[in-house]
Amino acid sequence: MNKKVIFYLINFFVFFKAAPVYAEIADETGYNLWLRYERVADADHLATYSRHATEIVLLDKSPVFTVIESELKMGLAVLFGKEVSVSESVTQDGAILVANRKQGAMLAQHGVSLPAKEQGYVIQTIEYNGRKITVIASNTDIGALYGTYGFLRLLQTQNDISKIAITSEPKVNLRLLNHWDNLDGGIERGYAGRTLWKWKELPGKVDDRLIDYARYNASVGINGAVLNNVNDIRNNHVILESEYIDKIKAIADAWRPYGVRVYLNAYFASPKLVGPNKLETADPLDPRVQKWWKDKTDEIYAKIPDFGGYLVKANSEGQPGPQDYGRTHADGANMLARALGDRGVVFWRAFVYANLKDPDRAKHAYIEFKGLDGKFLPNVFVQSKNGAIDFQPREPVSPLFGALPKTNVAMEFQVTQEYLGQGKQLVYLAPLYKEVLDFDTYAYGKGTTVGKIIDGSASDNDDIVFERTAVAGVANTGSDINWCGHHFAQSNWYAFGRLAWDYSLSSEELATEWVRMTWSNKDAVVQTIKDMMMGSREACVNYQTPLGLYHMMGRGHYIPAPERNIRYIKASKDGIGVDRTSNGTKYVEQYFPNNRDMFNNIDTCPEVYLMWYHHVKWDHRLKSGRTMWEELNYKYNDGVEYVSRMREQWNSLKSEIDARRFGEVSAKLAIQEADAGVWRDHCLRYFSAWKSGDPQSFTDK
Ligand code: BDP
Repeated sequence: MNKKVIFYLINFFVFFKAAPVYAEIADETGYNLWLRYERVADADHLATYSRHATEIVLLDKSPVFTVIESELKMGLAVLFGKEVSVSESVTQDGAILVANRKQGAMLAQHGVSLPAKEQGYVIQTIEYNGRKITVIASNTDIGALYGTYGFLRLLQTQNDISKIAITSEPKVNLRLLNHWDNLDGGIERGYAGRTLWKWKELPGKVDDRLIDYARYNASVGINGAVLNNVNDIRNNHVILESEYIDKIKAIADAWRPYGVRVYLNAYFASPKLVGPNKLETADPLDPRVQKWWKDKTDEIYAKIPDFGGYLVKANSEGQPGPQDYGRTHADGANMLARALGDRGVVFWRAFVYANLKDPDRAKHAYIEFKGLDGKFLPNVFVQSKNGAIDFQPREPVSPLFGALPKTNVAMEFQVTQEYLGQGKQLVYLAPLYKEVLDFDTYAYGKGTTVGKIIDGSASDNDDIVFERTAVAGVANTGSDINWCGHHFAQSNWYAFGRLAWDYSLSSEELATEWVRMTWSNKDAVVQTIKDMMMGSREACVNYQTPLGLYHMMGRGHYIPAPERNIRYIKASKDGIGVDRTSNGTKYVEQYFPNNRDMFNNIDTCPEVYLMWYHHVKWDHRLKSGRTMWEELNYKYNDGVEYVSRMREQWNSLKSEIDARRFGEVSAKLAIQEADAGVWRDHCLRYFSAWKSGDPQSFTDK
């Protein structure tokens, strides 16, 4: 955010908002996301906060410290309704002192120990030259910035700040957004407008929103972004043209003070398409190709010294890749990894499901990658989607997690709601992320959760270290004024970032934080909104694809079309679901024995995955006592009723929320309720036709 904007905001909030508000709540666009810094309404809180945040003292200078200063100044001014001054040194109780490792010795004397990880931070109340102050400190400047946001979050969520002792460290080192932004400005699976990268204006002008984007990411700990869509096959190579590298440099320069590094999708056939030294091949074992990538990569680093590296989608959905030349994924990834050297990393996507004889698509990634374990260079990640098929409302965790002990495995989540209601529906995704991260793979015995695979802590391989850990989320941002299309989609960006930092946080804690910062600090409002959010993902599963169903969406992945996806459903007169047991496709055998056996047996298979693993008879009895058919009806109805309830809950908040955002959410909830009903009716009619033995009788009306 530039100085002018900060000045304006401070004035706006201090002088305008400080006036007593008798009239309606002022409208908001949602632009400020969770950094609204709303004035503390409770008088007691305000008094205590003001006493414990009296002045700002920064013990170093750098571009990052400049951001820290402006964030603290703005945040405190707006929260308190008055400016807090910046001092050279501590002059009073209540000072906020920000420091990095240069002050390590001084901090140690005052009982502050810096966390081991570079980006970690401490926030601590200490006695300092006879004053009681709060220290925000880290080894690095970026860590101090993360600590600053952590401190401001305490105020925003009305925590006690009179005696703080917090140490926070990231569990995962690389926390990235993957943008599916096309060079023509469109966003694949984007539901919030067009791309934020204004290629035509760059490098001459860097849009303010680009800087705000980095600021919001930093506030939740996201430290990298892949700029371009893995699927922009028409234009992906163009981004490697020298002209674009200058534009990307401008972005990287703007993001550096926020600790957000730039990464690019590397289109595998680029050497054949990008001048001036085009080749007739992209064979990774051809020395000319290797040199091409090395030269290109050097060109990038000459301009962007902290360039993060490449994300690659190769030999996937028709895209070129090393297999076109009879080479393996490892050959392709390692060629790029060598070009990067120790400067950057390769994220090689595991989203492959072609060229195999096995008809079960869910098995393909494992089959292709399992045999390559140990063949990837240390700066390569295999990046797997959380599930084996695609980003479904619910699907079992991909068996690749835990199956590649000698490989760095990165998690790829979707933040954008491709299959979960897109820009129209309120679906809070933290419970989905948590379900995946908490899943026990049994890879190294009981307790080997996906989280521990991703953060490297479960591994007995010394090469898998914190520096080589990563989580990616396919972004949901765009040019809409509220960034995410749906106001509640903001919570998914927020929760993704916070969980990438520390997946032990609970969905509920994160919802509480987000609601307090985004909507209101009134307990009753917080409770109501949190209630709406917490069950929203389960509701979406229920009204779309309950009990292990998946991929029943039509083109565009929003409307129901089970009739076009019968291969994923396998409905018949006797039952419904795919037999992936050891008598069926044998997909279960890709899991470690405990999970294999659990999924393989219809009595122990969790019912939420039932039809994923089993062809279930219509009259099969479930734990509820209902038959399969009855349970399906029950779940579909339950899902729709949840949405009706959310509408009522939201309506009850009318007087508590600004009219603009209230109305925008209301309108979307109405769509969600109607569309959930469409899903229920369509799917139940379709299944009923199968059950009656006459699928032809189904009509799409
Ligand atoms: C599919 C999406 C498609 C992506 C693809 C991928 O529908 O838009 O390009 O995944 O992840 O789910 O590459």
